[in-house]
Amino acid sequence: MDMLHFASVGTAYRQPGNASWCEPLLGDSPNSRLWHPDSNPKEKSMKRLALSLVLASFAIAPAFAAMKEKPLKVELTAQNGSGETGYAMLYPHGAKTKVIVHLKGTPKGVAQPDHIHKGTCANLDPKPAFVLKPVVDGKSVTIVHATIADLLKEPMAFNVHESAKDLKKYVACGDITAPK
Ligand SMILES: [Cu+2]
Repeated sequence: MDMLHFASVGTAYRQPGNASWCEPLLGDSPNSRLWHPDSNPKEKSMKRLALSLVLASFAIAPAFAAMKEKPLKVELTAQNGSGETGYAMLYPHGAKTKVIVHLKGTPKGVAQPDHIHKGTCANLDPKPAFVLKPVVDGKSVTIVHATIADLLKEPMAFNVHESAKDLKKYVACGDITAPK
C-alpha cells in the first residue's frame, strides 16, 4: 500500500476530534469515495484499529529516525612500524553500514587486505568477522551487513594487513568503540 492509499483510508474512516496529529498525512482525496460506505461496523472498527496502528508507526518512525545511529569514527593507528595511520568512518546504511577507510602512508598501488575482527587491537581474533574491500592508495569503501549497533555489541576492531602475500603483518588497527 502506498501513502496515497493510506490517505484515502484515513479520510474514509477518520472520526471527528480524533488524532489531530495525523492531519498532515490525510489529504482529502477523491479516492476516498471508492471506499464502500455501508461496510459492516465490526469490519470498520477493525480497519480503524489497523489504520491507527499503521499511522502510529508512521508517527513513531521519525522519532526513532531522529535518535537513530549517527556516523561513527574509528581512529586507526600504525602497527609494526608501518607509518600507516588514519581512520574509518561508519555510516548507517539501512540495516547495514557503509564503511570508508582512509589511510595515510600506504604503499602506492598495493592492495592491503582490510577486515573487521572480533576482539581488540591488543587481542585480535585472527579470523576476520567481516571482510572489507582492500585498502588501495589509502582508501576502501565497503557495505557491511551489520548495523553500527551490532558492531558495538561486542569488542571488534578494524585491521589492515601489509598485503595479500604478507597477511601476517598488521599495518594499522583501531578498536570500534561507542562515542563518549
Ligand atoms: Cu584482518
